[in-house]
Amino acid sequence: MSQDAFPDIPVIPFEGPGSRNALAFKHYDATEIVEGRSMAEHLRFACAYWHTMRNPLSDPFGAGTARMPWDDGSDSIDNALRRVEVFFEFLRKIGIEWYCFHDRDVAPEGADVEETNRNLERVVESLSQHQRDGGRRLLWGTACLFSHPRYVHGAATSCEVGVFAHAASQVRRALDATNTLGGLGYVFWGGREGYSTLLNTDMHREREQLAILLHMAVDYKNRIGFQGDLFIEPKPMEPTSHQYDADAAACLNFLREFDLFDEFKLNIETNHATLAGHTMEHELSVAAAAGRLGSIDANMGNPVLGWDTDQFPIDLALTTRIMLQVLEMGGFTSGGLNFDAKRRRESFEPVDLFHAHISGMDAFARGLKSAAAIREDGRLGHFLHARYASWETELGSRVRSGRMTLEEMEMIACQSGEPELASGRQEMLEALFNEFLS
Ligand code: XUL
Ligand code: CO
Repeated sequence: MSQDAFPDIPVIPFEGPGSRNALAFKHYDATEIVEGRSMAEHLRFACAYWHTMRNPLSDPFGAGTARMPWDDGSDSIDNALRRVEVFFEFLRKIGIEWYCFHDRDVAPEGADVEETNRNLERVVESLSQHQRDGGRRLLWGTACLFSHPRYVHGAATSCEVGVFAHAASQVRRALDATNTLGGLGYVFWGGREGYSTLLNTDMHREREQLAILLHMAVDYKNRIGFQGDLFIEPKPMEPTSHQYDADAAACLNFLREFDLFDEFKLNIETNHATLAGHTMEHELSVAAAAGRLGSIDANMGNPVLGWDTDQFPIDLALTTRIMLQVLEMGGFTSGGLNFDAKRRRESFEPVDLFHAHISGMDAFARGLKSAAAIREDGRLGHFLHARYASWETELGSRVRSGRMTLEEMEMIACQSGEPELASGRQEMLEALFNEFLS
């Protein structure tokens, strides 16, 4: 079908802040230059196939509500191919260049591994054709190693080695698909790589198994010549009560422990950060400080709900903080802002897909402009720099050289007496930050 899954919806225009048209951008102007690059380049928005095309908007208490008139609800290849057409119509009209998918989002499972692989190849051909025709690109691909019942005890971390074989086969084929489609990255989110109770879990063994799968993926990536980056996406819980990739620090430790550090970057998701009891900027900072910040799953949670609600990001302070970090690291290389976000169950009409993405894109456009303004203003950067000025003195650089001893430091403490300290000025800085949220 159909150039017209969304027949009444035009290509979404930029109309500026004065517009009252709900189907227009008020702040996201793809071509506007900020810090020398276009907004589209800075923000690198991607659309998540799983939420946009496959999420029925069910919740633990009720069935799906999403109206998808193009979808006949079957597991046929025809239905899968129809979805691809609708998805690319959506990307064109919303003005998003990039997308992300799981193998099972785009193509149905077959009766056996061979048939499943053929199904994926068939849909990947169509994705490839649509990418070429529509000038769209793949940000990252991934394998769904969590929804099939065989993964009930984990995928790589399963107690059953035959399950590991299925997981590895899926990773192989999803890497092939990502490579064929020219993806910039490949994500590992270990949906079932954790445990519900330690009474039945050999954690030592399971973490080793996970590392073995990741090493196999690195080896395969090199053999097929995949040029993209491999990412791990931290999350502390859901679906298991404890996930091995709980947060950025746990992932970095895992990568170091199993000699994978140079091969992986992190894909940080806002709602996962908050579930881990961290702020998004904490997780981004941990990843960036290790030089391992790769990509971002852009969403947010609901402060009064304790689960992964995957809402579209609308908090301007949040988007500003995120874009400050992205600008500080010099922009994305292989990553982007993937809307791993879904509409509320009550927002079930197709047009709500547009409202949701417009809202997230405008919020990030404002975040980008505010972050650039904060950097141009320079007061925040200057304060931070000045706060550590003593470390730039001769003594500071001798200590930083790492060659001084405890005894030498004690002599200096005796000679210099009590150091003078300055205020941290948190409230002043918070007010300064808020000046830029207009
Ligand atoms: C789950 C989640 C996933 C990953 C990709 O919470 O975020 O959709 O982004 O598997
Ligand atoms: Co995600």
